[in-house]
Amino acid sequence: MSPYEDTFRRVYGARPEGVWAAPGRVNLIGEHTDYNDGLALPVAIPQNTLVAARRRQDGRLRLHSAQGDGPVVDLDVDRLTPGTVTTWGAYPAGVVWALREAGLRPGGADLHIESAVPIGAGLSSSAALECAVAFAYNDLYGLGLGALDLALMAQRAENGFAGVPCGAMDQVASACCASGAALYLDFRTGVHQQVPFAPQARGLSLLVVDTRVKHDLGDGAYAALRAGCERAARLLGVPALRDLGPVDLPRTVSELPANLARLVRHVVTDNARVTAAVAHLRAGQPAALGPILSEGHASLRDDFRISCAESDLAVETALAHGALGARMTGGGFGGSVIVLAREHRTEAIGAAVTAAFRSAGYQVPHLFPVSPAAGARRIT
Ligand code: GAF
Repeated sequence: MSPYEDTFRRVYGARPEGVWAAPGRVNLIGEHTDYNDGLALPVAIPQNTLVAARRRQDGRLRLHSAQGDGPVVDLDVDRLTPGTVTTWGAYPAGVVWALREAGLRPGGADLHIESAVPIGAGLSSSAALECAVAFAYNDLYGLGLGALDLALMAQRAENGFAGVPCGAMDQVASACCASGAALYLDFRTGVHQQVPFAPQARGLSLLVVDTRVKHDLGDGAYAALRAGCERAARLLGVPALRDLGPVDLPRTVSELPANLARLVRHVVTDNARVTAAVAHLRAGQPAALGPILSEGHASLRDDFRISCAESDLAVETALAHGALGARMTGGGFGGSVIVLAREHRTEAIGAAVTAAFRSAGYQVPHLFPVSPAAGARRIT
């Protein structure tokens, strides 16, 4: 029996019925585009959140986390209401609430959670947790939902129960990504396609630099950006920023206040960068993503203004030491940077980034290579 199944038995006094896994993600390009009906290109990382689960007949939802290390959280499935759970338990409880809100009949369960996705590192640890729980419930209670529907339940949990107004990218990535591929997402049409991406096979590596600047989507800055984008769309008379292209940018500058025009410029140019990136991957030229990543970083730093000194230093240092491209990934305000590099340069780049952080007096970053990994699934 695996250690997490063992812990389940110690905490709950019985064996789990199964174990489900859902990964974190890095986003190659297309940031803050999801809630603008735009495009994105995430990949799942090999780090997963695991949920060992067993049904209960009495309608109780009991939650235990190896990371939280606190007592078991004990809830009544029929009384789950937004605002009643304010700890990490809001993510798993929110999924069960979202299933009920959708008219399904999820019963009780004992859940034990262990996460290898770094928390607060901008790698979607909360989406991984939500998706693992959604997949577990789907199987245990025979709900019959597909991966995309489960991702949308997970997003509903985060929006409606945990109170974080995120888009759907992280949950869809965690639920739908496939090994050896990036996931092309179009949030208007619902199209999601696997685009082959195997950096190692081309002598490339994708390095994650966790800056260790904790990022938190719930602190209001994310909501303010989202509101700014929605206001810009209203002022320009379009349903969403997705409806604008590069040709519209001169008009946005003359019609919008400067703080909104720069938000629009980021979204419009990042959508175009996703399209270009997908074309390069389909043409079998992953190294050509490099400049696209770096341009995406400049856009987030200068137009969206959500980078931070640590992320900028990681990007600049990586590029100065021969990276093909680098950018902050995820919601911003800290979190992680991704670096695309020739494999033989990776070690030197990593050492240079660590040295630069040390001499700037920053926390030592966590560095690890990732390869595009599988989405959520049952593992036992
Ligand atoms: C966070 C959100 F959760 C996503 O929905 C997305 O908006 C991302 O920031 C930025 O692209 O991860």
